Amino acid sequence: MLKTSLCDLLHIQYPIIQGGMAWVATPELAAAVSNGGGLGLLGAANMPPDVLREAINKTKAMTSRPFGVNVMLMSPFVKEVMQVVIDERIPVVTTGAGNPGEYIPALKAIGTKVIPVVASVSLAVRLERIGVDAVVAEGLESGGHVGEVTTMALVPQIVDAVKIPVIAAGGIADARGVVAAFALGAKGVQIGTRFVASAECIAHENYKRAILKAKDRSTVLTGLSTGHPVRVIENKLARQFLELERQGGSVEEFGNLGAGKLRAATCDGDIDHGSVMVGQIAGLIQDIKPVHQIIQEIVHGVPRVFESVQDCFLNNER
Ligand code: TUI
Repeated sequence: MLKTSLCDLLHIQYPIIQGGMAWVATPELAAAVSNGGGLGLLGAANMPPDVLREAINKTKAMTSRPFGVNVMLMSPFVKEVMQVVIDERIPVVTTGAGNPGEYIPALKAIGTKVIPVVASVSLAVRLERIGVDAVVAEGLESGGHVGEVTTMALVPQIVDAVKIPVIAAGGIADARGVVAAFALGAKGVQIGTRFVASAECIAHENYKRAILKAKDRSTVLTGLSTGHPVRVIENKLARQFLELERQGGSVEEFGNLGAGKLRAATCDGDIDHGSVMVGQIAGLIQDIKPVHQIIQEIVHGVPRVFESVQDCFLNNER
């Protein structure tokens, strides 16, 4: 049985959390992950508050299990979105792309579990001090907006620096990744790209196919020079972005180039000119399958992977 302290904290069966991906983490995906025994998340991204409220109601109709909301702190609607989360009594909130400090007291006051996504030890330590319940340690293998440290290096350093549970993210798509995360001291995993390549995810078929087609070196990091690193599949848009960086483009030029491009990829299937945010583990993903199957393969795979790890020691003794 795959169970850790995180399961009791979040009232879930398995310590598997879905990434709160913009345009992709919709009611269909969140409900499927929660129904499968993990924690589904709605990605609030840049949603206006009324759109999020509607998505929450839709999700409530599709699952009776707990689900959460990921709040993207760079959203122009962040304050209103936090209010919706509070009004709707969402039990778990993850945050990304910033420091959620100012929102923590209000969320804690209603008993919502607050789990920021962090990319550094220093932010994890600061947030533990102000009372967050757990952190997601997200390595640069992840898709989308990322930090600068790999999952392998980040997770054990955060585990050593805090007492709250650490959830590993970035580069995890199967039971091997989950066992590796546990070996580093994590009490759970956050999985993004693998869940995009699922039957329930409503992302455009082209976007899903791009994941199946991807190899280990298919993604690039754009925005390193502007301080907003974003991992995407290398395509025409990514190359234009990197060229603009070489030329030292203005904030306005980057804004114009990026506007609406994630939606173009995820909803319209524009794989050449859209922003195709996927993690480096995309190269491992070969098929689209139901969320339930993805979760069960991990759950049943973990003991087998543990056995194969133990075999290394047994063989040495012989
Ligand atoms: O948030 C994410 N991933 C995202 S958000 C997103 S929407 C977007 N679209 C276009 C451009 C930019 C964003 C797409 N993918 N992951 C969680 C995450 N948070 N990763 C890294 C961080 C992070 C980084 C720096 C969290 C805090 C931080 O510093 C805050 C501080 O004050 O130290």
